[in-house]
Amino acid sequence: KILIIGANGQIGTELVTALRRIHGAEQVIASDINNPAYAIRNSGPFEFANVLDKETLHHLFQKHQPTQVYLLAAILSATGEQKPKMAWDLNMNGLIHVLDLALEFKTAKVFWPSSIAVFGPNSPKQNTPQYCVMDPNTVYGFSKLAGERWCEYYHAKHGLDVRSIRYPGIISWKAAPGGGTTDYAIHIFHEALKTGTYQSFLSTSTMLPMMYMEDAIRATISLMDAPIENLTIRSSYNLAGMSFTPEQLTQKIQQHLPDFTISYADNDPRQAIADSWPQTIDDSQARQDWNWQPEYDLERLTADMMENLKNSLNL
Ligand code: VAH
Repeated sequence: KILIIGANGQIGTELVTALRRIHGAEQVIASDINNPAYAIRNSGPFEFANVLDKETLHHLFQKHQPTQVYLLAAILSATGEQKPKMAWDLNMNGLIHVLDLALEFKTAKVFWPSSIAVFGPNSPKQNTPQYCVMDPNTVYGFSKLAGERWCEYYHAKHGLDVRSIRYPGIISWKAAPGGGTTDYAIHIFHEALKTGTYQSFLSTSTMLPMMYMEDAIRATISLMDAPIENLTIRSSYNLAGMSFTPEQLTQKIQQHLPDFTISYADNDPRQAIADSWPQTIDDSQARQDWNWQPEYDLERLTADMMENLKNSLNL
């Protein structure tokens, strides 16, 4: 059985769908603190769980004896700056509960997402390497950095097979994103189709590492399926599909909607978060260890987003 904690999130809903397609719906238990998201409703077993309630989690591990656990519950960067203590508590203690329960119930593999948010203002901005100065200045960022240290520790001290990816911004259309800084690149598509214009909270030249959801899901499953002897990173693998700015994204959208216009808000708090992050990522270790290779560039991402959103918004 595979247990997915935080199944209702932007990544969770799509991981549930992908893993159910591979393993069969009954083998994949979705869990979250709220009712099942529309994208996974009635598509297989669901359990309520609050990642901070170790008792409930213990019961889920006892009942389902999962061989794999994916912990996707987290508070992201922008929301984390509004609720710093809650973000630290959920992101940190949620992970430690799951690492402990995975040991107790001998879970074969655990997946936990990190983020390029673990890098900070003094990290190299271009081609940011797997190892370098990391001084994240968001609670989300340093909770993910600390989480990476815990994952590496549980692997080294207890032999737990926990695997992790430093996701860049992830673009998708199925589930609404929640509280991220990179989410402008999702909102822009909705607004382009609904109103023909979008006010970006990031400035025109803000370049960020990004990835299409299809690539992110494929990378996650590819890492989890990789032979254990191939893995050289037990903190978290750098990963990225592409990098772009709001200006570059706008130009691609205008190839589909010539009349689309963008405007820019200034002094949004998310600008400082974006400015603290890398612009491009070196993910050569993932390419070397488990044959990572992106399949979506900005051209293909834009076409796929436009096509799918138009249908799902009935436009
Ligand atoms: C966020 N989407 O914006 C997340 C991600 C690298 C960005 O961690 O917080």
